[in-house]
Amino acid sequence: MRLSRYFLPVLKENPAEAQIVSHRYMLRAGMIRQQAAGIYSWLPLGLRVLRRIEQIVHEEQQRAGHIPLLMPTLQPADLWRESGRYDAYGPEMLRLRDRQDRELLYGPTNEEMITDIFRAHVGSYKHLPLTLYHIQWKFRDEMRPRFGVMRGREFLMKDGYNFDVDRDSALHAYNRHMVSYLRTYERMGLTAIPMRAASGPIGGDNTHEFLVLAQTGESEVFFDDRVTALKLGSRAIDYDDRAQVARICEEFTTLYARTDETHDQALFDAEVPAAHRKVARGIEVGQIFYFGTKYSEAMGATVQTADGRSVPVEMGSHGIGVSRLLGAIIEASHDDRGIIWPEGVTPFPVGIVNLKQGDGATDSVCEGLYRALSARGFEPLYDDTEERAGAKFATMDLIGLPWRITVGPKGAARGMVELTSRRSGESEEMTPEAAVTRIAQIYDGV
Ligand code: 5CA
Repeated sequence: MRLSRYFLPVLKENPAEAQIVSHRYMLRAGMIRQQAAGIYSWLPLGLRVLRRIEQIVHEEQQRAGHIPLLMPTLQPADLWRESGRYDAYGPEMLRLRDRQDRELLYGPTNEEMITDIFRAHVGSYKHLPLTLYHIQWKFRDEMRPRFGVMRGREFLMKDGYNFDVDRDSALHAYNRHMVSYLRTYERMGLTAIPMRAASGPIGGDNTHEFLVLAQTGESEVFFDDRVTALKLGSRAIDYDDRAQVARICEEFTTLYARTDETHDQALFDAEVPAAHRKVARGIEVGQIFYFGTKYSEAMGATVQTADGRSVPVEMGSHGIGVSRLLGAIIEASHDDRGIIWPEGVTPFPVGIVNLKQGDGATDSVCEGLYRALSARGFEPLYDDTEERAGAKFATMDLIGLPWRITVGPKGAARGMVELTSRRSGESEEMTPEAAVTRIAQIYDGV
C-alpha cells in the first residue's frame, strides 16, 4: 500500500476524550472514529488489525475442531421468552419493533438462537460432540461505555457453543476452549491468565475469565505471580486427547488466580507465599462457561443417548472480545511514541520510509523493495509522500509497524538500506535483498 493513496487520517494532537493510552493511540493513528457513545467506525488501518485478530481466532477455533457459522445480529424476542432471559436481561438489551410490530432485539449473546438451531437439526448422540461458533457484532447498552473499543456498546465478539451428550464430554469441551484460547492469545503476543470468575447473566457455576494485566484494566485481580511465567509455546496439542487437554488446563489453573468476584482472602493468604501474592488490574479478553442444561431444558433441546434415553443436551458457551483485543494489545505493547504491534497482528508487516521522495536512486530502491516484498506476500506500507523525514518517522512510530526499512540518498548510492525494529529501536544497515530475506525470516511461522 502506498501511503499517498491510502486513507490514514492521523491526528497530531491528543484527543481530549481519550483517557487511556490505547484509546488515544487508536484515535491518533486513524484506526477508529466514534459515531455515537460506544459505537465506532473501523477506518482502514483499524480494520486491518481487526481482520488479523479474527483470522487468528478462526484458525485456532478450527484447529480445535470447532465449526464456524453465522447468526444474525437481530433476534426475535420470543426465543428469549422461552429461556426466561427476555425479562431478566434488563436495560442492557436493546429492544426494537419492526413494521409488523414484531418484537426484536439486537443480540447481546446467542445462547437461545444456537439452542434453537440445535433442536431443529440434531436429535442423536451420534452427531455429538458439536461446537459451533461465529464472530458477530453484539450490542449491550452499557451504562458507561468508555475507553474506546474496550467497553463499547456495539462490539465484535467470537462466541462459541458446545453440545455434548454428557457432563464429562462437556467438561472436555470447556477444557478444549481453554487451551485454544491460550494459544489464540499467545499468537497475538499477549499473556492472558485464566482466572476463576463469576458467571453473571450467562449462568452456570464453572467459568473462567482470561485477563491481560494492565493498570487501566477494569477488573481487580488476585493471583500468584508465578502464573505469569506459564507459556503454551509451540507444544503439539491433540484436541481429542482428553487427558492431555485436561493436564494443560490443570497446569494453567492450579496456582491461585481469581477476579474480585470470587476472591477469597483467607485462601489467598494460605495458598500463596507472601512474596508471590499479587493484586493488580486486568482487562477481560475472554470468558468460558459450562452451564449444563440451563438452556436445553428450558427450550426443549434433547438428544437420544446410545442406550435410547432422551436427555437435555449438555452445553457451554465461550466468548472472545475480538474488538476489545485491539485495546488490550495496545495497552500491553506501546511506548510514548505510539503503538508497537506484535508481528502476529500488525496491520502491515513492514513500513518503507523514503527519505527523499523524487530522488531517482532512493525512489528506485524503494520501488524495488515494494515489489519484492509484495511478491513474497509481505505487503509493505510505503511512505511515498512529500512529508519531511521527521514527520514520516513520527507517523511510522505512532502506527506501530514492528519493522521499518529506511531508504535515503546516501545509502541508496551505496546500495544500502536500514532495517529498524520498532520495539528495540535498533537499526542495521544491509542490502535491500538482505532486508527482504530478513523480513521473510521474521514472519516465517508467525
Ligand atoms: N455468551 C458468553 C460467551 S460466548 C458471553 O457473552 N460472554 S461474555 O459476556 O463474557 O462476553 C465475552 C467477551 O466479550 C468478554 O470476555 C469481553 O472480552 C467481551 N465484551 C463483553 N462486553 C464487552 C463490551 N461492552 N465491549 C467490548 N467487549 C466486550
